[in-house]
Amino acid sequence: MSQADFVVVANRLPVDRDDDGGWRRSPGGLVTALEPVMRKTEGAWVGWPGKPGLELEPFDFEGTHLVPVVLSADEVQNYYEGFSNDTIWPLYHDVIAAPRYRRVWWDAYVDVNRRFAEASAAAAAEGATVWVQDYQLQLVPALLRKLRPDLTIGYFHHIPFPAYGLFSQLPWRRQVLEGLMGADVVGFQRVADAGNFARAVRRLFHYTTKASGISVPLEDGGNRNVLAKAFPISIDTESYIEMAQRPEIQARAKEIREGLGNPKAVLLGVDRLDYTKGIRHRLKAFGELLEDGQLTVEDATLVQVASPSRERVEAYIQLRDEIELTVGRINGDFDTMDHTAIRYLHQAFPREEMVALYLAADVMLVTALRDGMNLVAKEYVASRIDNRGVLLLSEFAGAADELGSAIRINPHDIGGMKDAIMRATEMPGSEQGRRMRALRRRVLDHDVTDWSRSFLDALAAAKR
Ligand code: GDG
Repeated sequence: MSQADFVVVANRLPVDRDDDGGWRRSPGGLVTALEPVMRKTEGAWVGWPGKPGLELEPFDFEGTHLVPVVLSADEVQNYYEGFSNDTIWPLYHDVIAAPRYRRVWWDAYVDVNRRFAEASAAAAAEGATVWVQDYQLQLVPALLRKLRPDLTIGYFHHIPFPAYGLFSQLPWRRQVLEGLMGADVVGFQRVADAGNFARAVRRLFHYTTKASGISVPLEDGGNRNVLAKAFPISIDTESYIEMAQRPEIQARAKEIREGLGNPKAVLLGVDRLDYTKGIRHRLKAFGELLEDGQLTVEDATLVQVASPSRERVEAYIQLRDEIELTVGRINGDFDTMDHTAIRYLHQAFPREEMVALYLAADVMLVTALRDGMNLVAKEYVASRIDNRGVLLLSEFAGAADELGSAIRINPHDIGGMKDAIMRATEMPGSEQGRRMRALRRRVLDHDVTDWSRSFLDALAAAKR
């Protein structure tokens, strides 16, 4: 079997299966992020093909060698829906929902991480660079280093890393840290995440940390240096600008506003239907503004895209019920024959339609209670080639560290959020332009290619 000098390891392969059994590149952010890197190297990608029990031989797709890792239906339930999405996800997002600590889930997580490490070890050439992605695979770096000490290993953590007071709940906290410290470079979204990680390492292992370096003792008495640092992820800015310039997408944006009855302001939320995104808080604030009479449905319509997510995990089933009950109540109370309060869409749309929505929206609401980065905020900014529109951005999203010219909100403060929405809907064009230009400068100067380049440069430096 051929071996590659550059290997990406992620929970999912970068492809989706067509109805006719062929493969199509998946639309996800990570795939777009790594596309330029994969194009330049003859790389391999290790991941799950997305269907339980699907056994496949490795195959080539658009110049990348794809190495499928088989997961049984039980493993999908225990490793993915269980430990990844019902233990780590809520714990790392500050226990917004209660994490469940189940030993059978942990056992499956260990088994599956070992299988990913073995597949990666087999796919990597002598001295290769391996880049492991995200919280489903936190044990892979150390497992892989044990199998292949010749490799240079990077890990990027897409979600927050919590404060020690919360992280310490995890019954397997030492094993998880040991897993991550197997990497040469551990990347985080925010400086605060890297700090939380280093603090957990100091508390549980008493290793010394200096600047961003962690000194990990080796069996032979020497030390290995692990770099733990922030590398804020971004988007493929160019492609959003290109879409926003297309006449048919601009026409579609107009059509969307007309379809809503041309309210004075269109407010927009775009999220996976997830309890971390603060959708309920947003609905509460908007509902109260209608109730108080500060807004009417002629003044403002909220478009909420809540794309289906993790539909078999109990917390998500409940959340969906709560949101849909709330939307139904608000619309029932305030809709007229010509206007709706909330246009709620539990659907996924093509990227072009998302850009049309961004162009149609006067106010973008990003109200996450905790979010690693939040790419929607950056996509909105990149799409506003007209330098108009207002971004309301939660301070609990990683994007808040970079996007200082947004209107910052604390989503737990409903009163404050209501004031911010009113301020945004009334903001003069001149102020919108000033803020949006500053936001766009930041996003245009730091796109996703910069992100992957800076991470891989740090990894190359670690190799030397
Ligand atoms: C994780 C971290 C971090 C959403 N609905 C549709 C659609 N989307 C796209 C958005 C955006 C992406 O999905 C969502 O990215 P986010 O960053 O907002 O959030 P997560 O999915 O939670 O991502 C997050 C990210 O990883 C990257 O590191 O920023 O903090 O939680 O691109 O546009 N896209 C389309 N149709 C939809 O209906 N086409």
